[in-house]
Amino acid sequence: MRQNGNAHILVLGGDGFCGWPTALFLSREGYTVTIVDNFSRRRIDEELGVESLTPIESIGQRLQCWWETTGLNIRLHRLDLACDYEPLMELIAETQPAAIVHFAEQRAAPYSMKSSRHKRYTVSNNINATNNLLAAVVDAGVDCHIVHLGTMGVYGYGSAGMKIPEGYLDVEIPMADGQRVSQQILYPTNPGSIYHLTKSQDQLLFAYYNKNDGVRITDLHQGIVWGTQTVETSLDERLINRFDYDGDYGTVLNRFLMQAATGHELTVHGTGGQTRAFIHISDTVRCIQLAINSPPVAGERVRIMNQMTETHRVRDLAKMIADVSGAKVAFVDNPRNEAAENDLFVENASLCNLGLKPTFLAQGLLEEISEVAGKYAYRCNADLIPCRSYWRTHKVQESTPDV
Ligand code: NAD
Ligand code: USQ
Repeated sequence: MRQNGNAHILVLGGDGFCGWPTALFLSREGYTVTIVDNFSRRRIDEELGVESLTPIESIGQRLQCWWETTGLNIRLHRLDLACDYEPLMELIAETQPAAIVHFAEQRAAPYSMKSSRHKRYTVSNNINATNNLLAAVVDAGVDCHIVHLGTMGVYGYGSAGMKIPEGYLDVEIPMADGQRVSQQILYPTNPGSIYHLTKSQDQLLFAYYNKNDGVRITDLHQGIVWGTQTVETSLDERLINRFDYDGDYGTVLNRFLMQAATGHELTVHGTGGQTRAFIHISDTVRCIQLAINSPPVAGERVRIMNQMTETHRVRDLAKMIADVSGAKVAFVDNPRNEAAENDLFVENASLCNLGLKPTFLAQGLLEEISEVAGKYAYRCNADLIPCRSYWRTHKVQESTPDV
């Protein structure tokens, strides 16, 4: 064990794409780790009739393999954060964690827009999960640090060339006496889906519990995560991370990598003029550790850090991957209601100042195509590749102009 031997970390959503490699990384770094998950993500795979491109093991097999490979034990609690309040509160009181990493939300924008049922599920799951966690920390009387995975999407992807700050915006407010005062406010949210809307609401919950109860919180506004494996998930095939490629859960860069590996056209939505922020999965897990090791002090407001390392325009990504793989690019109708073209400039000094050494796209790109997407290309069901979740009905599209 390394230096973190006694610190207990709860990883909520620790069976998921970001949570699993984070749990392994923290375990190897010497923390005592408990995964909390209700396995809703695995049930959603069944609902959608899809499987991870990589063959992921059951959580029992994963944890057994981790023990056999490293001699390290990760504990597991099956619990629904949105419903099982008392068990959650008791778990926090019993384990007295130094930090709780909160990944446990429904995270796919297209899934959240599929139907009214999916909208309602996403709102009720995500907001209740976050509120229950905050209330339980207060109830349990434990002064722990909550590290939440938020999203760059709450900012609305930039405006007019300005650099998006880390959570707070400096404004000047006119007073009744004609003077002007400077103040920092939460950057106004502009969510682009019901999923992103829940992350905007999370921010208000954090601000309130921080103000009222002094809960110490770091909210990491993360960009789109790409890649699959980390050092730890590569130790044994039974530890492999999930790789979502379908039209609901697959994110753009991993989808393009998979499409290149399977001989599918790269599905660029609209003109591909959308610019987004990205981060590699290895940097995600490292950022979580950096955040855990640098907790806010008592009385500090919610700390917000932009967890991204680079920005790319979707059509440039497609061209880059087409150039190295020979794949064809297809410009398809955009199923989403989003700006066709946007610039994006993001401040990300906080995590870099804490020690993040970014993994840039060019470094890992070819290995990713050949080693992961290529190896498991035979598991891909091409029928599941198109995005079939539409943001607006035909009727609304006719009557509401784009803004
Ligand atoms: P994921 O769906 O793979 O993992 C989420 C995990 O949380 C799953 O294992 C799921 O079963 C669990 N979960 C969901 N609701 C729960 C509940 N009510 N109780 C207990 N467990 C529950 O998602 P991910 O890609 O690992 O994302 C993790 C977090 O990071 C999300 O909050 C997401 O918004 C954020 N994020 C992800 C990305 C990305 O590109 N994947 C980018 C930015 C932010
Ligand atoms: N896109 C394509 N082709 C595709 C898939 C997507 O052109 O085949 C486009 C989309 O229209 C969109 C962009 O690529 O303009 C990004 O889409 P995405 O599915 O990769 O990302 P998004 O829906 O924003 O959501 C993902 C994660 C979410 C996280 C978010 C970070 O699923 O959990 O919060 O990235 S961010 O985008 O920075 O808000």
